[in-house]
Amino acid sequence: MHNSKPIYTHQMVGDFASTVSLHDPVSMPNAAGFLWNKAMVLQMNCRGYAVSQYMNPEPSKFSHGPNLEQKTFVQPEHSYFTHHPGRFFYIKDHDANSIFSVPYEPIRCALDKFEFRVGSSEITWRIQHLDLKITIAVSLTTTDSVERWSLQIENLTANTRNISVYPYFSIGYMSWMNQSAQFESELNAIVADSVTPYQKVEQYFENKELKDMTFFAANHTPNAWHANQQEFEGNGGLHNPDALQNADLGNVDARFQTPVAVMQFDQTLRGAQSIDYQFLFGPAKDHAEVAQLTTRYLGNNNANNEYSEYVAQGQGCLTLTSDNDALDDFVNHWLPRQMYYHGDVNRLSSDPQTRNYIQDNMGMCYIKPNVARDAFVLALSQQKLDGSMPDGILLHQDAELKYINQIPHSDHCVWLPVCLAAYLGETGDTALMELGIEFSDSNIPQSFVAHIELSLDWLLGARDHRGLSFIEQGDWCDPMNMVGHKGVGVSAWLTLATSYALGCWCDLCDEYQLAVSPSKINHYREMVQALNSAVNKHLFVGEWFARGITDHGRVFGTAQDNEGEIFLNPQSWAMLCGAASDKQITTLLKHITNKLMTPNGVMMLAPSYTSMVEDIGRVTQKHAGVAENGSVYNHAAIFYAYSLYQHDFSDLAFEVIEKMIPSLGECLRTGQLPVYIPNYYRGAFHQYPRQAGRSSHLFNTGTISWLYRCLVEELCGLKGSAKGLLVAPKLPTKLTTLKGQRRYKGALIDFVITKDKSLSGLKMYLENQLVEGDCLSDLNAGCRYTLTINIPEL
Ligand code: CEZ
Repeated sequence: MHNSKPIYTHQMVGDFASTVSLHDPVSMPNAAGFLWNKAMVLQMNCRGYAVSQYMNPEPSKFSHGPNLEQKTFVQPEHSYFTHHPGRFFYIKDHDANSIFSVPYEPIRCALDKFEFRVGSSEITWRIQHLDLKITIAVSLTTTDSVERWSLQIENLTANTRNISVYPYFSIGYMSWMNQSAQFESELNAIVADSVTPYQKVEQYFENKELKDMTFFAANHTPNAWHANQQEFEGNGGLHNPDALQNADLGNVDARFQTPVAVMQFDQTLRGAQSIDYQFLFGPAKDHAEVAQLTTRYLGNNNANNEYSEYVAQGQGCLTLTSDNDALDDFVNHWLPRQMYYHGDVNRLSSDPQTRNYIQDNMGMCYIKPNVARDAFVLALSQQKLDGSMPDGILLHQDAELKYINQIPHSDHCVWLPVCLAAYLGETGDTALMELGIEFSDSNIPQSFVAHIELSLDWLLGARDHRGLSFIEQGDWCDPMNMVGHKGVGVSAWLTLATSYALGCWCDLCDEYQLAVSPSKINHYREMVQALNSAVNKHLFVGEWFARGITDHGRVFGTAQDNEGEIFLNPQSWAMLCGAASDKQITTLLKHITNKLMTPNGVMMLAPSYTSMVEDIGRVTQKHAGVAENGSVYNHAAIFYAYSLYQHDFSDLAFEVIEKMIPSLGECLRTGQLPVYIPNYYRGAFHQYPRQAGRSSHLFNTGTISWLYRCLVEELCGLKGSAKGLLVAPKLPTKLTTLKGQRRYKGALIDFVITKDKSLSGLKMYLENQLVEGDCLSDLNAGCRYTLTINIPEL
């Protein structure tokens, strides 16, 4: 077996980075890390399988599976299989007459030592086998869609070793019209060429600029090469390819055959000698681009620093120093990294869903507020004059609304009023409110404020005779598509979210004295009451809030339902918008704890549906416990945590957050490393306990920005406001003290929060001076402060 070390460990790398290592490729086969830049995303699993997409200008692949693949958005629970695209190295030890492969696939032989190490800007493997020390590393560049690989092999013995090294990089099935590959000696690269298949004449011209080539270049000249996947494998299979049985690969091209990139490097290593290889792998439009990229990156030892500096830009505004290293490591390194990824590449989509785009950019308020500002303005510039917001935001002129963005959803106007507080709190940039912005259907600009009012008025207009919000073919829950597809069905969640959005906006207008008529604010405040009353009248059933009413008038998400009897979101948002009274909160918290809370976190509904419910829709067809059908859907869970903090249920909120953050102890259950928050963990805890808690391994999730907001503004209680930095920590009982640093408007605050039994209220000292009240209003950019916060022990 591989080794007796703990399954995984983590190491600090300087102040702002750490690495997490897995010491066994078998116990967590899907464990992976990801790297990105604005042009591409690479998810590498510990065994060498790769999921890689790049913008061409739409999301595309340059390394494919062995047959035609459906183009779709990035899916959760990605499954790997023998011929799944991968990045492998076969090593033939001629003296020992044996062949093995690293990092593990496809030969899967038990290696003497194995370490899969995920870092912020690099993923590496450190392997030992047959007294060879093998180090593999992959990283990206700051702008180009190309993978930079290095391989080092060191002879750990004093004897001379004769080995052959065969990098095997999957290219896969490229096109049903034309695909081929061969070695180009002037580029020292295997170049696979193809034609993106099409049938309409106009597509010929549209496709002319596409990168239809995939290349694999090296810094050493290979002794031989092989570009024909099937002939390389032959009868032996990937576990024991025919081509490796020969002295050399035979320089075999592919002619309308599935390509692969395999090179052969015969190497004699004297005792203790080592050899370094570098490889580039990626798409290209033509040979000139391949030459350009190989010149730019092969042998460029500065590329690593450039890329790590790029990723390091994603530092958040909070660092924690608690007695929980794993929590600190995640909050200080991996969480802001994942948040930066969302705001930097918008989930590698040219038409991100509007709700995702706005929430992901709420996260950028804590990293690069200007990016958030530009995103909010772009989103409003695609609003219609009637106030409606599109289902997706087009990020370039040729972009089109695709997949789910072609389905009308009713909630997109909610998110800016709800997320704006984070931006204004972090920047105080009220000038934005006066910025003139055009519309998608009018080039007469109106102010940011006016755009927000139009979106709120649109929400208020999209309600039925009971004052409840129409759900159309879905609200926050994308696949809840048949509740209101006849134009009658309503959503409890959206009605409550509309109420919360109105409340947030009114509070912002008051707090920042925005140029809004008092009568408008009064009207919105009245609508908040009206919406909350309407939900309580028609949708508080039994002891919790129902999920909605169908086109045929059936109230669902109640104790009358055998499946989907309680949904989490209506409860959370009823607490957020004030629709839930303290008495109601007591009962719904009881039911959430009893019916939805599990050791793996809080499920978004229960029991999961096990068959189609035609007046609810597609969500009920998803497998029980998967995604929206009753998983621990972290986006819904973080809404719950945030709502709990608004009512000072700090212990419950921290429990939800702790269960969300992947941890050391739970890795065998989740199957993932603590380097990102997945969009869900399997739910249906009482129906399918064996699979419960497994990670979806999908790192695209709206959870991140809300989790960060909870940690900064609630747990640490260091919230930006019009008056300055409001201080109101909400530590859970289990934390007696919490230290850290908070960056705020250019000031750096070293804070210590300590509980004090003798106190009945907050007491704080800035530079050892007692501060009256709970707000720090004279913090100067560029200055560093020491803040001592004493809070009552509740
Ligand atoms: O997409 C997410 C959306 O990106 O689903 C969330 C929604 O709030 C996010 O904006 C909840 O529905 O279409 C489907 O069935 C998919 O399940 C999508 O709904 C889902 C993708 O899996 C990404 O997670």
